[in-house]
Amino acid sequence: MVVKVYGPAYGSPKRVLVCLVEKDIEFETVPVDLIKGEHKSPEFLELQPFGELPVIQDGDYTLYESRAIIRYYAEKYKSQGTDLLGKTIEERGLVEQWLEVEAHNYHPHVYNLTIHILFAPVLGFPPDEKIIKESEEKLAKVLDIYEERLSKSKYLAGDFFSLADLSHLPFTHYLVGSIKKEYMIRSRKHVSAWWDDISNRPSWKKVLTFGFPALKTL
Ligand SMILES: N[C@@H](CCC(=O)N[C@@H](CS)C(=O)NCC(=O)O)C(=O)O
Repeated sequence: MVVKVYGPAYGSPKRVLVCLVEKDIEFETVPVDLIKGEHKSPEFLELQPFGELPVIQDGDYTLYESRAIIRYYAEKYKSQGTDLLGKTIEERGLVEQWLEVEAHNYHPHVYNLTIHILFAPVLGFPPDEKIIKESEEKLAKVLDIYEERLSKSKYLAGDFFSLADLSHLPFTHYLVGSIKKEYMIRSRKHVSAWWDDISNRPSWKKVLTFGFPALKTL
């Protein structure tokens, strides 16, 4: 059964795509245009009642929330492709801890920068400079904690690449690229080495070659 991934052009769906590539899982994509508001159509709301991307359909199984989807596939195909969950229950605990950190401490600030720097001009609202400044300051503090952590282990959960690292790929790609805040990564030696390592994985390079730009700048 080929997995269907809705909305491949955007950051959160790319979190799912890179996981499927790491796990050697076949998939096809279904375009959903956020700019045209297709994610609020009645048909899409049947699949995802909150009107957000991504959603996957795997046979008659439907799942949304990108981090729930990556956990599902990492567990379902634990011994296929890259093991993304760690070998022991303690490693798994650390993977879960850093996945939560990504979702709750890291992502909200990068997401604000994405919305106010990349999407505001396209969606036609003025970027909120106060939110941009505050998000950058808060993200800097989070990255200082990452710097400390990554001075002790190669990856976030330990010396193995995991879902915790993978989950950072799409929005950090925006941060160093079109958001133009690469200095935030490069000014921290260990974060910078970590970013070079994870963003050069063949899986992520492959996702970037799929050519699903949401906007010209992405
Ligand atoms: N927690 C959700 C958030 C997904 C999310 O923010 N998706 C964005 C695209 S990257 C979206 O659908 N935005 C449209 C909207 O919120 O109206 C997940 O990780 O799946």
